Amino acid sequence: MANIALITGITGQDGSYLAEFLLDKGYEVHGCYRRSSTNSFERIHHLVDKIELHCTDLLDQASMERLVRKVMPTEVYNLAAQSFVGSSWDQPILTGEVTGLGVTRLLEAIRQVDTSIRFYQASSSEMFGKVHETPQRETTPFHPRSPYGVAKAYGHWMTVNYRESYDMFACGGILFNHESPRRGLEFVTRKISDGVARIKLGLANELRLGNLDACRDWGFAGDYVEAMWLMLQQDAPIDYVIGTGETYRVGDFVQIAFDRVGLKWEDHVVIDPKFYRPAEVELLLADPAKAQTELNWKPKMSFQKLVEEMVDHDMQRLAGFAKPELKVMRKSA
Ligand code: NDP
Ligand code: GDR
Repeated sequence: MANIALITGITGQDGSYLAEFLLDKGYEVHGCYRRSSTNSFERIHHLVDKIELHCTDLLDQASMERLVRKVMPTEVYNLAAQSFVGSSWDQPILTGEVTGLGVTRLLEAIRQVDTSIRFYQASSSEMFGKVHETPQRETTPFHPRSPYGVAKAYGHWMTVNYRESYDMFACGGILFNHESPRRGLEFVTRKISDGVARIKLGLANELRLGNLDACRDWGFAGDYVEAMWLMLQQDAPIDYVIGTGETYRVGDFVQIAFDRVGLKWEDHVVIDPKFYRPAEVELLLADPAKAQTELNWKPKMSFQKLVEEMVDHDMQRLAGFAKPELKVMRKSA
């Protein structure tokens, strides 16, 4: 039987890497995008003639069910979400509707159509929030600290509930932060790599950030989509923690990024209280032992390389906009 994947959130960072990964595995790939007045295909423009795109929204139950019935996928990956933690305080209800209830809409659509469809839910380390155990593993209790984290916890438990209620193959991948040159510009890693490149190229003088002491377990998104797929290839549906097992401060990311272009971060970073959060997640550190043993999954890219690749990418992307005198300097350098 042909493998047919349906990916919600295909226009996002992970959606684009997952689509590439599944196409390489010979899957027929379908993706959902939501209607907007400008197109959001920047991350998948190189794939559009290899995949099939469908216009639906996680807010619209009937369209989700119609889509599942039309595509009849063997696997569904639910990556769509209002995924920016910062915005979830400004839009808590929308975040609940999309990131939380959206999961139930999709699970319900699958249940109506065919309960043998395998389902992956993009759960998050944000569910651990105010952590009660370090490192965090599958059994660590949740204590989410943002409307986003609360919505993800709801979506995660609905996934578990549909598995237990209807015997569906439904898994929650509890993924720690993963980044790439395709990361949205509002997330701190990409904000830093973009900001560093702008300063180096003479397009900006400063980079305004919030809490430099928050610690995250950061990996490369391209490595993490393999773990999503592996979860759906197992004999039984099980939830896994996916991360590197290393944690770094936001300040460490800043330091490596500025070092990469030969600048001192202290000369350019301004701490702006505007970027502090009403409730912070101070420390995330994964214990990925279960995924390593049972899925045989390991991250490949180191933290240092990840930071450097993101900075190099933004330097290249923005080089054409550099101030003329800096362009000359770069050519002769
Ligand atoms: P992105 O923000 O890059 O992508 C989110 C996707 O969801 C986009 O395609 C977006 O569409 C889509 N979307 C948003 N709202 C709706 C809606 N109402 N209906 C349909 N689609 C919608 O996130 P990532 O790729 O980084 O993350 C993928 C998933 O994994 C998310 O659920 C995220 O919460 C979760 N996650 C991410 C982690 C990370 O570190 N990256 C860690 C743990 C979990 P559009 O392009 O139109 O905005
Ligand atoms: P996070 O990612 O909230 O962990 O959620 P983000 O990159 O937004 O923040 C990480 C940490 O950096 C601190 N920080 C700043 N953050 C942003 N965005 N902008 C700043 O200027 C800034 N200064 C400091 C934050 O306070 C925070 O501690 C990501 C998302 O991908 C979620 O969808 C996903 O579920 C989790 O990772 C795991």
